[in-house]
Amino acid sequence: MPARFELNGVFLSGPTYKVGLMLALAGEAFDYVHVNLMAGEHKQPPYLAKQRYGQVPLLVDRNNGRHLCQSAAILEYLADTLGKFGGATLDERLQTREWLYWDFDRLAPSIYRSRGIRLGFMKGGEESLELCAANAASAIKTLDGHLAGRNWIVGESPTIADIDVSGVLVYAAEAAVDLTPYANVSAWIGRFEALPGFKRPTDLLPPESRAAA
Ligand SMILES: N[C@@H](CCC(=O)N[C@@H](CS)C(=O)NCC(=O)O)C(=O)O
Repeated sequence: MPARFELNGVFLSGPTYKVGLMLALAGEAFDYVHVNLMAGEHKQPPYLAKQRYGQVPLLVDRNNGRHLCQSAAILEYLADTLGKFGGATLDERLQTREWLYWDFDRLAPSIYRSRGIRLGFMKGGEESLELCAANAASAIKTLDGHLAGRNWIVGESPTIADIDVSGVLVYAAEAAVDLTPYANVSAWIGRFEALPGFKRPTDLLPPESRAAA
């Protein structure tokens, strides 16, 4: 029987991973469909009809036919619809949303870019890598300060803020960013990775789709 959710994505894609991670932590099985970016499948009309931005991920909720785009918006949708990881109060939900915006503004660009350049699927030289390293360090310092005396980014239990931010930091090593100087961040990652259902990118998406990525 098909799962409720169908995740369309690419093995190496951080935003695809984030959505899969949310589903795994929420205990929701999902079907995975590889989108052939190399062949430009994401820019063809049949895919664009489902994902207006021509990007991965795309999540289909088969319970209601919704086609959902933008990983942070998808996390919010899943938190709402599954009643998990959304924050306990309105204030927590607002703070959670703040961190999602912060992530895509301050943290994710430098980690993704540095990783992309190092893995060879983005262009950029030494200057770009230096800028990424400085921006990443500044963002991680902010996070480390915020996590002092806290177990989770918002409230008393994990939320989509933790999923979103850790879903980027999981690529820190590939981006040549060393997290060990950030004690609060390192401890929080340890707590996060101990959550039931947690999987690293290499364990989450079907390995056979890696060759195609
Ligand atoms: N803000 C988007 C970013 C998605 C994104 O950058 N996807 C990349 C793969 S990681 C993609 O589809 N690239 C192909 C393209 O933009 O043409 C999200 O969070 O979902």
